[in-house]
Amino acid sequence: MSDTNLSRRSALKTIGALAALPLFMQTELFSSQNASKGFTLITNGEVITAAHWGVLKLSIKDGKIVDSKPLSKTSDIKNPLQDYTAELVYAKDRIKYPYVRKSYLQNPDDPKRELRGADEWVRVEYKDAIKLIAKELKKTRKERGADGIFAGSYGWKSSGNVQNSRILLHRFMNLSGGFVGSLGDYSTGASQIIMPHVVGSIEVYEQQTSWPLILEHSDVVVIWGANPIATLRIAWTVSDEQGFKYFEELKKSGKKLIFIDPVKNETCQYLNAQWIAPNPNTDVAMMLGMMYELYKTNSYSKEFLENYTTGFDKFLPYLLGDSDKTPKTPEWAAKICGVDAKTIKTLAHTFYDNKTMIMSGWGMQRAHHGEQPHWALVTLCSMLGQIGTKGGGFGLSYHYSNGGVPTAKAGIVGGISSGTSTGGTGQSWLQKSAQFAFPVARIAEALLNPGKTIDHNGKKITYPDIDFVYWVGGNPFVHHQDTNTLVKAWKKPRTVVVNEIYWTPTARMADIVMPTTTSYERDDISMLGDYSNLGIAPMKQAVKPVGESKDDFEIFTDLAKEFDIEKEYTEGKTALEWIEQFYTAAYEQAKKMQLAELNGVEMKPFKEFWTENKPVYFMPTQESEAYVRFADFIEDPILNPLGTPSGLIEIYSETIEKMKYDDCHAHATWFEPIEWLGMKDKPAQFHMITSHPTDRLHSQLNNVSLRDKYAVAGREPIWINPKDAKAKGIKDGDLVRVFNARGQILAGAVLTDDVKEGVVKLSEGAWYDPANPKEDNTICKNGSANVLTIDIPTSKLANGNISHTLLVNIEVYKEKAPELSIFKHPDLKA
Ligand SMILES: Nc1nc2c(c(=O)[nH]1)N[C@H]1C(S)=C(S)[C@@H](COP(=O)(O)OP(=O)(O)OC[C@H]3O[C@@H](n4cnc5c(=O)[nH]c(N)nc54)[C@H](O)[C@@H]3O)O[C@H]1N2
Ligand SMILES: Nc1nc2c(c(=O)[nH]1)N[C@H]1C(S)=C(S)[C@@H](COP(=O)(O)OP(=O)(O)OC[C@H]3O[C@@H](n4cnc5c(=O)[nH]c(N)nc54)[C@H](O)[C@@H]3O)O[C@H]1N2
Ligand SMILES: [Mo]
Repeated sequence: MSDTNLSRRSALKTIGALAALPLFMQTELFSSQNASKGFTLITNGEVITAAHWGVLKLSIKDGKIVDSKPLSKTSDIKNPLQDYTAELVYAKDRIKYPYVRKSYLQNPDDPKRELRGADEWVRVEYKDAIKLIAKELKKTRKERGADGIFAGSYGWKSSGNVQNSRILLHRFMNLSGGFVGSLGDYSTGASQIIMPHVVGSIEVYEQQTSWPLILEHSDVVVIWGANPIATLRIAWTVSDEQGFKYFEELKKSGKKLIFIDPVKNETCQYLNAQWIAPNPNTDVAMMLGMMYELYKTNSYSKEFLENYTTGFDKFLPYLLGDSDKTPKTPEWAAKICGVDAKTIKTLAHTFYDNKTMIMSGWGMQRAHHGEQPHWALVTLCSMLGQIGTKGGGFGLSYHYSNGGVPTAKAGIVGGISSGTSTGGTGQSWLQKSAQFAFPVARIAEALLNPGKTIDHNGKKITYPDIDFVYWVGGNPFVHHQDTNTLVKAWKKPRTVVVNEIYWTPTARMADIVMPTTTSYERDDISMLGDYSNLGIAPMKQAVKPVGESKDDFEIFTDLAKEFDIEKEYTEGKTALEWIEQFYTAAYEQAKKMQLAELNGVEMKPFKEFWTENKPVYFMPTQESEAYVRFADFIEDPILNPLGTPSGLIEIYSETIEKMKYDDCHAHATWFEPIEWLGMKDKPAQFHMITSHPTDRLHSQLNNVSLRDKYAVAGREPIWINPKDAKAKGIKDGDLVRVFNARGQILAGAVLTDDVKEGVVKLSEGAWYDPANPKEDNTICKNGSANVLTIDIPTSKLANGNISHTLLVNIEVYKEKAPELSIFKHPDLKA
């Protein structure tokens, strides 16, 4: 028992006594209690909390976090992201107070937008910052209406169902008059639009055939463009950390493991799998070559094609070359993908002759014409005829948030809503929350081209004229493609407000910066496991907020007051009371399901749960352990049709045919990407893959000392094949300049045979650190991938980002190595 519990109880008593007061007075008292939290924190001891990277046990000494560890060990695969909580909280580059850009403060109507990122900062009082945001937002609302305000605000904000910064922003914006939002995400921009046309569901965020069945029934497991040993370090809610355990078992299983990726990444190395390295962005050609081989050798399931698919007959003339004079032979494919024809044929037969599960990641769809690879994969798997069987078919989410870990029967903790939809856990970012929205990765184009109309999945979308941007919980100056174009686009709006924890590249490009707490400085709650619902994680406040940092809930509550919508915004509840409400609903649900009687899971009432500060764990059901994706459909396609127009797998889509797009046809098609190794007159020499970073979550954790373990020459590492490096005179550890027509960055050379010749790999997420923010195309000193990427859409169908499609040049950097500036404070005027 600690002091915390005692004071929490007396706080609850007080709240009970308040019920007799008039409502407006209650709200006053509630919010002041919210500010002080109404109870004391543990100053010495342990606190259980959670993050994207799992449930954490924090040691607190004299009111400070001194150690951070995973609460429990689920496998021998280490996850170092769990160790840096103290550094995250006490980082040098924390934003401790509200700041306003000098020229904006001087005249918000003529704020010298060109100085964003290069102006001085002036510290202001918190209440003055709130008043300034409210005043300027009201001004824009009056002049332009909701169309002038962009609050799409994409990003991987911290875990937690109440302090869900993006939803909190949307809730505020909806209640105060509406906003422009964004559609889809950067993760699966292409596949989440194409898959519903093909298999009737979004597929990328669906539960997968259960791992126990894979381990029991698959003979061959193919990892096609995925890096689960890296990407399973995190989950959208809180990682249940079960995925690693299954990959560990897969490694031991003795099954044939095949890995298809231009990069021999951590997963291939860990599994010791057979490595097949196609040229980047050429998988569709390779799959077509395999399909041609299967067709010509009569090694395909006619029965599956007949009973479960539509349109193979219309695809066949393309495959055989009758429609375009180009038969998609393995030899044809080999010339494009750089994998020899014999290997392509062998692979095709290996897949057909064995029970084969193809696990595909999402890298290959974050590419020009990124709609095609997964469509081609489903077509290939239809020919293999194993979809919907135990251990066969394909899976698009084994590498993400522990897909395939059996789902538990659970009480589900809901989340705060954006005001127009119910609650936010799961894929909360895909909920429709704004009246008007455009595809998320078109942000720079939209800012630069108000009034322009684009095609999107059979519809037309016209960009609004955006004058006010509010961003929380995301880092667009690191995550968006072609940073130099974004820098230009960002000068268009009159006002930019950012709530941030750190002086990130995006915070530095704002006019008003609101200091935000980390999730360790506030209370919250989350489900454990995105697919598994394996438990409920308490996310208890561990330490006092640093500086004047505030929770997003508090910032938006204070803004709501300025718009006279506080009551609607908070519904009279403090953040902790929201947590209690969501937990209690889950508790009631568990009681109704009789979980205690069913499998011995005893949930405690909120007060006990919160006091105990331990996660609740639920039990997977036998049914979920036996779950086979598509099994119902395979059992009876008439009774259990897919959500496609035909109810079948659409190898040919009449819906897409009707759209008449030149960049996405009615069946899976090989299109040449805008930049690739096989093109004529290459604008640069190497294809760069911008994978997700193993030792970060995007840009998160770039500012802790874990960076020292992977930085090379003090910069983001770039993998280069030794043969390529030799030709360029580059040695291991050299500081190199990586460049193309779009921009230039510094990076540190890692010479390794683990990347195919002609290909280089540099992970996304290094903080953009412009050498001279006033200069166009200035070099990024830290090595942010997106300075070099291309900002065009995958196609008119999905408008996804194409961040794995780009060519770059590399040379040794001979000038004096510049010092990094990005992990320090900018110059701050008190
Ligand atoms: N080249 C290239 N680019 C890519 C990709 C790629 O593969 N290649 N991948 C894309 C993908 S899939 C994604 S999902 C995006 C990711 O892009 P982002 O989600 O924007 O990346 P993060 O670095 O996670 O940014 C989260 C930010 O939120 C802040 N934050 C955390 N908690 C809170 C909070 O409680 N409140 C507030 N206000 N802020 C908080 C963090 O400090 C951090 O700056 O990147 C995309 N960009
Ligand atoms: N540690 C960590 N885990 C993460 C994240 C993180 O930032 N850090 N981010 C999370 C998020 S938001 C997402 S969306 C997922 C992303 O998950 P993914 O999109 O699957 O991850 P990527 O690293 O972009 O790509 C996976 C693999 O695809 C390969 N690849 C790229 N292009 C091609 C190609 O054309 N053909 C083939 N065959 N392979 C190709 C890359 O080399 C890489 O090995 O990861 C999640 N997990
Ligand atoms: Mo993502």
